[in-house]
Amino acid sequence: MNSFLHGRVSVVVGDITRQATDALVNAANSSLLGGGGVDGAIHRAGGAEILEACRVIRNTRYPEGLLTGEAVITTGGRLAARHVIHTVGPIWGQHAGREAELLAACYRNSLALAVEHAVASIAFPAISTGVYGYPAEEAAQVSSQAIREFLTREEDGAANAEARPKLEEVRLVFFTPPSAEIFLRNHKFE
Ligand code: AR6
Repeated sequence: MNSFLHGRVSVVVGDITRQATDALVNAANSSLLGGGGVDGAIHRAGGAEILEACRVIRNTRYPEGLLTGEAVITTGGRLAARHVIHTVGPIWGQHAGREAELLAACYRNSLALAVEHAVASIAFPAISTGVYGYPAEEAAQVSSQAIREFLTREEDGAANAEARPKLEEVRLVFFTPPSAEIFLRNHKFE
C-alpha cells in the first residue's frame, strides 16, 4: 500500500529532480544559495535561473536568511516542474526540542504556498533526514501528520470555496527502497 488519504498522497522511490509534478520541494538551507544533497541536485538539474531567483528573494526579502520552517517559491528553471518551493528543515538537536514543530511547519508552509500558486501536484523529499540528521522514523511520523492535517483542513475549506484549484497529488519521494520502507512503517496517515 503506497497510496494514502483517498489517493491524494503517494510514496515512491526515485530522484526528486526527475518528478514531473507541478512543483518540487527543495530541502534548502537558510542562505537559499545552494548546498549538497537534494539542494545540490535541484540546482544542478534546474540550472542558473533557480539560483538567480533565490538570490533575488534573499536580497530583497530575507537579507538575514530564511528561517527554519519557512518556505519560498521560485521558477523550476529547466526542471519538468514549473515551481520549486524551497524550505529550511530543522537541524536535529539544534532547536531545543522544537524540531518536530519546525519540521511540520516546513510541510505545512510548503503546501500552503503550493495551494496559493494553484499547484495540482507536488513532490517532497524527506526534509532534514540527510545532512540535517533528523531520524527517519520520527520524520515519517511528523511529516505524515502535518500532511494529513493540511489536506483534511483544505478539504473542509474547499466545501465552501467556489471552484478552488485543488491540490490533487502529494508525492513523497525517497531516494532508496530502505528509506521508503522506514516511512511506510512509521507514517500516521491512518
Ligand atoms: N532525490 C530524492 N531524495 C534525495 C536526493 C534526490 N536526488 N538526494 C538526497 N535525497 P538532504 P537535509 C534524500 O541532505 O537533511 C544541503 O546541503 C536524502 O537521502 O538533501 O534537509 C542543504 O543545502 C535524505 O533522506 O537534506 C542544507 O544545507 C533526504 O533526501 C542541508 O543539505 C534529505 O537529505 C539540508 O539537509
